[in-house]
Amino acid sequence: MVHSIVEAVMQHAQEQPERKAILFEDQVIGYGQLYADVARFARALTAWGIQAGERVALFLENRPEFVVAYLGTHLAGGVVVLVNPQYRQVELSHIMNDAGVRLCITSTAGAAELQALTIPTLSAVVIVDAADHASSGGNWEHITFTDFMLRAREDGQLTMPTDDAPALIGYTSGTTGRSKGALLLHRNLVANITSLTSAWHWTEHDRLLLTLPLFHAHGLMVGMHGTLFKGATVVLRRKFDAADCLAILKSDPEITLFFGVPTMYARLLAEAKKQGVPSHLPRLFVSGSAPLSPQLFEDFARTFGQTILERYGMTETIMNLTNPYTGERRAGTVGAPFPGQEARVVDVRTRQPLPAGEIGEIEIRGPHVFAGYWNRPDATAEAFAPDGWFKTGDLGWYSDDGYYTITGRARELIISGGYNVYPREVEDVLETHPDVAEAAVIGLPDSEFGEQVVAVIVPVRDHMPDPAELIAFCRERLASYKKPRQIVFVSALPRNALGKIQKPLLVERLKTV
Ligand code: MLC
Ligand code: AMP
Repeated sequence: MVHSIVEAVMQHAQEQPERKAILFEDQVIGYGQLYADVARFARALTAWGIQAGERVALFLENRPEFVVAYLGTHLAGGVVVLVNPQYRQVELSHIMNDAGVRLCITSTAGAAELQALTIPTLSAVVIVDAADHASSGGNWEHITFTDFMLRAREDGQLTMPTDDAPALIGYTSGTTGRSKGALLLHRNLVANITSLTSAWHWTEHDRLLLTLPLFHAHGLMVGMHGTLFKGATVVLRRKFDAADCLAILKSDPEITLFFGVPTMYARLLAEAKKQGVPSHLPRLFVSGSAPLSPQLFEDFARTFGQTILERYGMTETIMNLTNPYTGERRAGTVGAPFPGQEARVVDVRTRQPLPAGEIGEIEIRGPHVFAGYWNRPDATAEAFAPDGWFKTGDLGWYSDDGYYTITGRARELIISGGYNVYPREVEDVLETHPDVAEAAVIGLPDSEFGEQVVAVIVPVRDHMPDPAELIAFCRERLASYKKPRQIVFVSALPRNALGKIQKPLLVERLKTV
């Protein structure tokens, strides 16, 4: 039994060094080479001076260096902080400072974005796509990835992570405007991927086409972990493109797995209707991160001749519920708990478990559930029931035969194309605009992204701001997908007796417009 993903990679490297691990553009990286690179990165990080438990941020797009730095940080005893490369200064400043990041691996563009920030803990930025040598980055040292790797000392000792060592921090759920870091231990990662690979019959012979970003749970902790844990192969792409995916499926009959968010399936379907379905298809298509509509499930089945397996997860717990691999994959449901995990539905007021058929909040228990929120004992205490169940914040019910259906969310969260948008974060930015008196951000249904971000604005006095300018204002300060798609001006926001903005009322009014 292995205790970490990096230990699994070391074992595969020892047993079958030539076995293909990662196929990326023209690179073919075998397990032997992957582990050698990981060990070199770990030795370089140790020589640089990382201490056990210190944070290393990956502010990086999909590429092999991501995987090398991820596993290498684990092997050096560090904790990985996952950062979406689309983040701009508001999000970046919060995450880097909240996590107390010491070293950040990024691109030239990422290094430039960091430059304007004050991050007292940050000492070095390692740049993967810079050709020239180290330079002074002003507040911290800039090192190229190649130069960083050269710092490795051949005699540097390496110790595999233990079960209880912290592995990574993923930022999520910011109802108060600031996202919280969910801290996962190595044992959480191993427990989840053990259950998942067994449920989906994942073996070393599988080949996954992975176009999801690696900085989120879906791409990293499902796609990449599953591959590396089993000693399988991943065809890693920089990003998703429907035509590119179909072309790869057509040219590579060895691909057996594809994972995506519903927006990706909608685009794949539209593209297949134009250019036809490949004659070889993966044995398993999985959808998650956002609700897959029964309509899309059925259209896909009709066109591709395969039923998508829908599952449900979140950063704090990785994967929780899954439709069966064999047996009925029921449209509109997310199936039952993975092996070794538990789920229940509780009344949101009394917190008492509810019987089949009744809607309440879904709670989860098992060895995969995270250790707590980084530096937020208050939020951690609030997230767990006294008997140890984790409160997901998602609403749903289960059928008599055990299939769960997600019906909504107890917390304010918009999911657009599988990316989370916390209304408060966008509202905070909008309210710094001189022409905005008040802002309420809501999600409205969207045929492509599931939900779209809409901002309802009360302008300052009678001065009407330019909607395009407000959208550009958000885009400059936040990741682009968080910007409102529509701006609606009102003279006042509807409030209840306690003064709280009645967002459900706004949603109802605007849905019909
Ligand atoms: C991109 N854009 C979006 C968007 N993605 N707008 C709203 N919602 C989205 N999801 C906008 C950009 O802001 C940009 O606008 C324009 O589209 C082009 O950007 P792009 O990056 O080229 O877009 P594209 O590649 O087409 O992205 C679509 C996508 C992507 C579906 C491939 O959103 C994606 O990878 N989503 C997956 C997210 C994910 O992995 N989630 C898992 C979280 S883990 P402009 O104006 O700048 O041009 C989790 C747990 C679990 O939830 O259960 O899995
Ligand atoms: P994150 O905080 O990024 O990990 O997002 C997790 C959230 O995504 C969950 O709390 C759910 O609200 C949502 N989610 C994940 N999978 C599904 C699914 N299959 N159906 C509906 N919602 C989902």
